[in-house]
Amino acid sequence: MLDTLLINIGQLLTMNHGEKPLKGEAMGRLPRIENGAVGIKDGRFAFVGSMEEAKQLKAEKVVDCMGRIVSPGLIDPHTHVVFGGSREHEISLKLQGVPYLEILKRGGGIYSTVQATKQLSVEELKRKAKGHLDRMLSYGVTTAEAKSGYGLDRKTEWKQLQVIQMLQQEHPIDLVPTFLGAHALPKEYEGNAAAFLQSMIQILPELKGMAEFVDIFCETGVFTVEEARAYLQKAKQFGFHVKMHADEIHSIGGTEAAVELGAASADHLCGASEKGIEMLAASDTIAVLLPGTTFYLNKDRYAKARSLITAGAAVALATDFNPGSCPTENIQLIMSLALLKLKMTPEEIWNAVTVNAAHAIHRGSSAGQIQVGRFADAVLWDAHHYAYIPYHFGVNHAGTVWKHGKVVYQRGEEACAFHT
Ligand code: IZC
Ligand code: ZN
Repeated sequence: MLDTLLINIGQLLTMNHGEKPLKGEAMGRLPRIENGAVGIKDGRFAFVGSMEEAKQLKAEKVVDCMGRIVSPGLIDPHTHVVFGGSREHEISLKLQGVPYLEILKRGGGIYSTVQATKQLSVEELKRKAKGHLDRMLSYGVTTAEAKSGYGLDRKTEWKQLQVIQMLQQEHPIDLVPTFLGAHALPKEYEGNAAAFLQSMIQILPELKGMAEFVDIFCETGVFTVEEARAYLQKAKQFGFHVKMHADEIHSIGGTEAAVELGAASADHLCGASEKGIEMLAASDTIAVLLPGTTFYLNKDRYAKARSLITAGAAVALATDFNPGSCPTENIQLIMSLALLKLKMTPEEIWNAVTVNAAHAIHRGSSAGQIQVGRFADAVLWDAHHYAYIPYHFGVNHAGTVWKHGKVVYQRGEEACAFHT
């Protein structure tokens, strides 16, 4: 007897691609079952197949999906979800055309969020992050990366990682913690980035078990490629996996450095060079693209998703949810921007928010696919066709979200815009 059986699934996106990231052309394939069914038992998928095969199955609860689509729970592999305050007070500067990095230089931006984060207790910070995670969950995200980086000192970075650790226990979204102590250079270290990075390296041994990845904001006026390389090499020596904010605003060779370091992912990549793209294609590093940030920064230069895919790289998508350059938890909006601005196909987009996103945070063998034996993380969508989600933009199409077999989000009937 199954716990739950989903029947009459119009398109069941199993995403059963095997255990490896999808590179290049392989991203165009979307493994699915038309008119499918899914059985759940003890929190895991226990049956995945056609309606024909599901005929004899019995379950405590049967959900008639009425021809709608079911996908794996989505994965958001780049978020800054734990922070104090917000930055709407910087909107007027933004409208005057003051660039993101200039606001930072003037002591705003990340510094403003660092101040606000320092002022909150663990409990307050946790309550706020929970609100953001609840919203992410409502958009269909069941696994997400979460970065620190709004402390820039031992105490506050630790506080953020503590919040992530507590939410790992308490929140339905599986969180993958990343230490981003190297997010900006504190004013008191001006002209002495090496000393600041050394202070972050000194706390790394204490962070074992608290963070899986170490990340750095490698950007003009923040940390140089040389600094990033030396810092991440140290992080690797301490046994961490690494990631890099690379070539977001300026083309400075971050992509090449990330690949050389064997980073799990190189993120942003708007200014990735041709050589960087070739290197990514020949590597296991996932290209995590964040078109919501390019949009919100009002920039024209989006990451070259088509060149990356043609070259043979593995592309993933993420929100980059943060209070400055991308204040939205809505991964479905990111899927629409990927369609419109990155010219990715719907098939590539679905692979980029499931299988490849899982690989970007080393969850490729546990999340991102509907497969017997895996945890039952799934979404029932208010749509008949998978292309409908990126197409109908800016709103939420998630109907029901299951995490480990339990319903963790259900859209209210009054909000249902689904018509057969
Ligand atoms: O708070 O501005 N780009 N880090 C690098 C961010 C954006 C987050 C922020
Ligand atoms: Zn980021």
